[in-house]
Amino acid sequence: MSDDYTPPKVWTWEKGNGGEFASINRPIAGPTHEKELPIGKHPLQLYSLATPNGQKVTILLEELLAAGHTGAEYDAWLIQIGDGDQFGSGFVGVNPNSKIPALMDHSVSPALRVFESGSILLYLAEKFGAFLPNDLPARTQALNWLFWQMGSAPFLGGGFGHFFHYAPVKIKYAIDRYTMEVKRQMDVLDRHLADNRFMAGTEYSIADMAIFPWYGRITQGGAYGDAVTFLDAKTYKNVVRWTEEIAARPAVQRGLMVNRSSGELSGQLRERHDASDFETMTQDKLERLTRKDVVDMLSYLEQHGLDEELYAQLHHFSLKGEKEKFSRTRQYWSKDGEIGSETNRDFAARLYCVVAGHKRGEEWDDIAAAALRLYPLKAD
Ligand SMILES: N[C@@H](CCC(=O)N[C@@H](CS)C(=O)NCC(=O)O)C(=O)O
Repeated sequence: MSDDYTPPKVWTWEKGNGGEFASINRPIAGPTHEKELPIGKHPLQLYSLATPNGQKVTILLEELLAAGHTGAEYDAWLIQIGDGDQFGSGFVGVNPNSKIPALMDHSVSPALRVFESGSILLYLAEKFGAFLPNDLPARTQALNWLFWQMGSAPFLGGGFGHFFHYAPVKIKYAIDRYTMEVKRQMDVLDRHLADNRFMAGTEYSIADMAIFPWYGRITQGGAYGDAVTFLDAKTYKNVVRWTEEIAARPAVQRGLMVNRSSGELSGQLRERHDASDFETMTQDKLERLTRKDVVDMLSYLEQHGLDEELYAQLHHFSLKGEKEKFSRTRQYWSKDGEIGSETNRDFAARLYCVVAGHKRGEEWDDIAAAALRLYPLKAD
């Protein structure tokens, strides 16, 4: 890709420009495929992903629940924007703009669609009468900052983040332009927070929840590679102080985990349907084989050896458990989905050494030993 570009008279779409989001960006709206959205048991149905725009909403929902607003119980469904889920017909029906977050409120008739994260925050704050001050001057302060965030963040994400971190070429002009603007925005926040505990003054509000996942995350080093260093973000002391206070809130910590599909497995709650999911359904727990699973697999192996049926069974178990490890092992030892040159028995042995060996620690020693007795090959 060259820096010297003379725009043609009429632009045409060149698919696959090498950029990070080339596969999902397109110059036309509307659905690309038919796909209904799932609907869970709660009145509020959120379709989202844990990007900063998605996190704003899950933070507010968790804060509402923590404050005792039981009507804010929600189902959060994962929309994988990298896979194009936002272009499914059901999602486009909720948000014609094909971007997360999108919300359906089934507690009203007809059910109401709410899209644009700022609109969702305002809708929920008004619906529950929370996190938006009541008196007009303070409410206006909160809304000033909420709308500030909605207008400013595209410069941070789409401008700075894109050209500094994601773009396939580093263009000094673009990086300078957006770095300058983002540093100015950080300074705007820093000066305001020098005299105010929260964005709207003394009251924690939806303005804080909107700004925190974007600008707070920058000071924590959680965005765009080493942007924290490049922007010298720790020098915005008041933003750092405000970020730390908000980050310490348990509801915020929960909100950051919902619909998250990257990073630490224990920090990923890809779908949320109940408050107890934070304890039982995080990805580390879902991907962990239970002791019983392994014992079952071993006894099955002992009885049957490895055949097609067992292979399917293994696959089934692995989906419940060591999904990633299994598929890596499978890719390594199989060709075109078939078990390759290794005998079935060797394949099983190696798989089991990997699975059993992964579960180190006393609790698993006897199982690992049983696996090795049964299939005495050692994993690489
Ligand atoms: N102004 C929108 C922006 C939403 C947005 O940009 N969402 C991104 C993720 S942070 C998205 O869904 N991108 C998918 C796409 O562009 O196809 C809002 O605040 O809700």
